[in-house]
Amino acid sequence: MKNAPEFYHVHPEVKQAQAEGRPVVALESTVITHGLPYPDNLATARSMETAVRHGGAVPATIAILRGQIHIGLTAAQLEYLATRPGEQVRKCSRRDLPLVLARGEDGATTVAGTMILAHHSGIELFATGGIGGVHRGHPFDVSADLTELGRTPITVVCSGAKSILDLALTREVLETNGVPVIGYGTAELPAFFTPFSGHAVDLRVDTPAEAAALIHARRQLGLQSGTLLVVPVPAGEACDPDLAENASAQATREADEQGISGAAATPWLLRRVAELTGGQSLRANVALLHNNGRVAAEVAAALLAHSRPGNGQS
Ligand code: PSU
Ligand code: MN
Repeated sequence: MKNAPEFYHVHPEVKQAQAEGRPVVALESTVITHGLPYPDNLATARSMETAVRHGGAVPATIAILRGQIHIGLTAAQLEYLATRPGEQVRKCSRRDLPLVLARGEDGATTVAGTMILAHHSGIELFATGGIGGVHRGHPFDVSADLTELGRTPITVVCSGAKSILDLALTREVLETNGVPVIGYGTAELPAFFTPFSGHAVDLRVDTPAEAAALIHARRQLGLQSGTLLVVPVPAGEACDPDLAENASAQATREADEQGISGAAATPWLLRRVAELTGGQSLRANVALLHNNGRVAAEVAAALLAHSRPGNGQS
């Protein structure tokens, strides 16, 4: 642990894995509190941890409980978080972290928030479903996830972003921020529910070792920026592309009509898209979360073949 431990609680299993040099994968908590409906959120959070274990790593779900940062949750803590009404848990991006700590509140970490806390804890790999991006029709609503990817050396394994976002602009901002988009078994940026978006990745890799080599190269360069490893939803679990697109378009239109903006925009859109697509989207969402957990674990394991640079920074 590099930073002040005052607010930090590292789960004993995570601590032990780190002490023994075994791989650890970080998982976010906003997907639990604001991304999926109960009870699917709890079932998915649990089974994603299992998927990470099957991939050969220890899962560390990250959240803030009563102003304390938890790196790895107990079963009871996970259940507490999943059953709290979303309004009672602050969605924590970089901006929000000091607020919940100072007030002793509960906070669920977004991709940006999770990256920061994972980095403080010496965890390199982080698996989730989708990142935030540039909202459709709102080119100035740019998720802090994209900024964080440009400034924190964490590898985020995800399935791209939902088409509630403007994927072309999201791609541009990632480039500006110096974030390489690496396709895992694909040459195309996935669009979350579906494997294809029409946007190319910067490089395709096909094995955990190839992905680990990229992380190693970034460390060697001393770059303090992140990497996006994008993994398409497993074949057979994808959503119908028209269904996903129509739902995204309708949800975006409705959000505009109702004036939904700021941090509330993404959770609102996620819930509306889930309603409009029904069970199909939920099935795809759960399948890709599992798969990304497994891939992140395999990459974390492959990364052990590379030694860390002497400064202990990455
Ligand atoms: N996209 C999803 N599911 C999610 C999120 C995004 O498909 O749960 C969550 C993630 O935590 C992500 C956050 O970091 O939403 C982005 O919110 P914003 O656009 O307000 O930065
Ligand atoms: Mn936003």
